[in-house]
Amino acid sequence: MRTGRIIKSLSGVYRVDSDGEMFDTKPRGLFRKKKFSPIVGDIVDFEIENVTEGYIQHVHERQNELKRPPVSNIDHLVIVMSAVEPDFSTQLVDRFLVIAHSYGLNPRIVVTKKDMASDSQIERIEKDLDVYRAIGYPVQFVGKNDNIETIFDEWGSGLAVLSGQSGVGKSTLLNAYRPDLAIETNQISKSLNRGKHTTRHVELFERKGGFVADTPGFSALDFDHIHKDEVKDYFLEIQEYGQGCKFRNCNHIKEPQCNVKAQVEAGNIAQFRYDHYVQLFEEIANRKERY
Ligand SMILES: Nc1nc2c(ncn2[C@@H]2O[C@H](COP(=O)(O)OP(=O)(O)OP(=O)(O)O)[C@@H](O)[C@H]2O)c(=O)[nH]1
Ligand SMILES: [Zn+2]
Repeated sequence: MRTGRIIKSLSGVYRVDSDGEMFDTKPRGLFRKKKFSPIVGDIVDFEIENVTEGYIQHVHERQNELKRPPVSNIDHLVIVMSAVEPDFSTQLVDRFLVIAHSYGLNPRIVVTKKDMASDSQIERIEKDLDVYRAIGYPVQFVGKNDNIETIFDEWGSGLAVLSGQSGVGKSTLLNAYRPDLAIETNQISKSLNRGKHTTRHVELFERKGGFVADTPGFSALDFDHIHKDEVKDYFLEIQEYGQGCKFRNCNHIKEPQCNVKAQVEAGNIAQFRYDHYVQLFEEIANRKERY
């Protein structure tokens, strides 16, 4: 029996990387009976059938898991945002952070296209990024001419998954790091070729110390699995200052003696972070439950 990691899945065949050796594996029949499917990212034990094929016997327990697209055991969720085209948005960063924390993922922020931004745009973005640095998120701000190797190496070992809107430069980052992959970038021809609803599959690529993957489709931010009372826990500094509120279940909206509101006043919590929290809280509180 060998152990490896599923790096790709295509029509019921799972490619497993086991110490750099590749095997095309199929799950044993017992998985089908249990309605359980292995997904990309899974660590599996498999029986070798011949030099390149095998049968999956066991899937190790997942540390975490994204449903759309399905990928498991993510060590770093890399939130990719561009400085311009599309414009940097703290609102979007905050929404990605909430999603990351709701799945128990460890997020970091990479801002691209620094070379395309003006000095005043860079200055404004840096000011916002300082807010995230102060909360404790690792932040990188990069452009076309920066050394991509070092950007990837700073992420540490394990599986790093790229997420972010279309056009922010995820494929460009991957290509700069692994030119051999030649992943299509977001040129006009690509949007013509690829319908909006075409599904792309996640694939793990080797990088120094681990793997990296793009997440097609993850740009659609879905909060359905989050209850309104959880939202405050996913804004880390709000969660922390919330310990000082008079009411233990304070949602920091209209409650009296709220330490979070006091800290916003005092400038210890960024106004935009609080505003985004309230916005998301109300959005989720007002959504119509579908079940
Ligand atoms: N000047 C400059 N252009 C960049 C940079 N990063 C990406 N681009 C350009 O921005 C466009 C979009 O980049 P992609 O890498 O395709 O973006 P993506 O995030 O992979 O987009 P999707 O595949 O649609 O999710 C391409 O034309 C890139 O050449 C950068 O740092 N500097
Ligand atoms: Zn409060």
